[in-house]
Amino acid sequence: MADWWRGAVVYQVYPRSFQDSDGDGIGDLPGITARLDHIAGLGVDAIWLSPVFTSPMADMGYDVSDYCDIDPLFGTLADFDALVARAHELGLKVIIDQVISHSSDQHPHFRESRMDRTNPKADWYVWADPKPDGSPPNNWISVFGGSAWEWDTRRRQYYLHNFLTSQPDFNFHNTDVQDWLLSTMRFWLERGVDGFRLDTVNYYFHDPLLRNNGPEPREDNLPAVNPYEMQDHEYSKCRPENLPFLERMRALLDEFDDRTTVGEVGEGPRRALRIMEEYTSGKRLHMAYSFDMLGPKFTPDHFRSRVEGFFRAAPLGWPMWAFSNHDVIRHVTRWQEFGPVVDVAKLSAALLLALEGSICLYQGEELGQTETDIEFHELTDPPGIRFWPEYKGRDGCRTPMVWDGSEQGGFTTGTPWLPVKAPQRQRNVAAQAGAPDSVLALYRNLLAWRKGSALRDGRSTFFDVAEPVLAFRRADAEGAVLCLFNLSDQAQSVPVSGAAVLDGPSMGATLADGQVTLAPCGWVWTRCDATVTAG
Ligand code: TEU
Repeated sequence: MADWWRGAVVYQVYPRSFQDSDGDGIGDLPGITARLDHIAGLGVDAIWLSPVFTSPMADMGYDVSDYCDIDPLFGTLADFDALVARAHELGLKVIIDQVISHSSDQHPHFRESRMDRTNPKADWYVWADPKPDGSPPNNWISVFGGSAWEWDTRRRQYYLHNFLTSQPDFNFHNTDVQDWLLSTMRFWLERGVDGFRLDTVNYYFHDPLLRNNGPEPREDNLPAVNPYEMQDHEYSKCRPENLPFLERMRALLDEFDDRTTVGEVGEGPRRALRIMEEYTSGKRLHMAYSFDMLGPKFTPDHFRSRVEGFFRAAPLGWPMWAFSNHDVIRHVTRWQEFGPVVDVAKLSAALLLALEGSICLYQGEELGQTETDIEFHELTDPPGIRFWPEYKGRDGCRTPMVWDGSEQGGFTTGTPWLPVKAPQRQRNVAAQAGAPDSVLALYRNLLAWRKGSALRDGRSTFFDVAEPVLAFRRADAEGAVLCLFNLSDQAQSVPVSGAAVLDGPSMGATLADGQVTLAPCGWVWTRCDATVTAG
């Protein structure tokens, strides 16, 4: 199947929180396998599994201590094989998370590397001498706070960690490291996975001269930000040396049929388009996962500028768009000022699934799930614990999937690792499955409708309409779909020419006298050649 990933919809499973099968309060692989019918029933193309590898779980699995085995919390390699086999039976591709920018400090290679300066793995991580006054080699800072350098008392050197101190960065300048990491990816390709989500793909390389990062150029009137955002990370990430490595990785993928990669490009607007273009335009990555729509902005201009901007900058590249994931506040909560939760959930479903590119949904999004309110004593996420209350961490979007209205939502028979609370319990799969006007029913409808339409492959043309309406058309050889969205809590009307009827899914949209009227949060997809006429 050529390029199945282009225009595909991927469903992100956060394994700790999807389904527990053994009562320990933590989700696992047999649990996911048992629930694959739910995912297949939505009509998505693939799942992305957040990490399930052996890990001390300091960053919930994004700290790997064995790249070729499954953590016992989640199951075994046999459980993994069973999951992949069942997914394939159901027509779902399986994408796994590769966290190769850094390992856990418990990985045998790091334990060896830190022993002394001459061992065989001495140069596998990024080690540097202190400055004469004993301070770190440069000003680089960690995403999770403080210096990106940690002093190691045995080697009497600093090592680099872009995230937690227990997540030391690999030294990608060493080709032995590259070879070995690629061999771990080959292990999974041979096991039958369909692709990789590449964690922090823009952090793989660092400047070998260890030059200081400069200040982030900022617009004058922006409020004070945290130290990480005040620095431009020109020397600690997004290095040009990454491009030849990504070509090596692509060559590996191309040895197998129909495999894909999606690189997590954690960049702000200033650099994101350039990096996404570089990573996806040649024989490098297949897709770049964008951070553009994971923030507070919910304006027509924002969505238009991201999509148009991407295809202008990267006519040969390919983006993946998402509104929610396991690192950010769930979008219906983030955008709650724009309307009632259910309306915002439905509007954003229709908007996301109409965008040109591939799409990533995060578990629970199909229920219109909201962010869980987490109290300090319930926190597990290290940056949340460190920065509370200014930053409350990522536990609120990681609470268990809610399958039914029972106390633990059908997630576990034990005590869940993060709480299942009343507002989330109310948005459960069982309740929505039988309700024709539920958010879940809408996702199923939209995903089915999208498949047979130009929304999967069609190119976009945006119309110049006044905010707060977003209007565009997607067209391919088979036909065209007009998409209109009212991103506000006030009714709007849009002059449309050439539309006789509205013949697709919609909410609060009516056509009369050449005008489409959209209720607050209203939207419509309609298969026709109509165009929006007003400027
Ligand atoms: O995230 C990378 C990343 O940039 C995020 O850390 C983000 O900036 C942060 O979560 C604030 O929202 C990836 C994973 O998705 C994340 O879960 C891991 O903690 C991180 O890498 C380190 O592996």
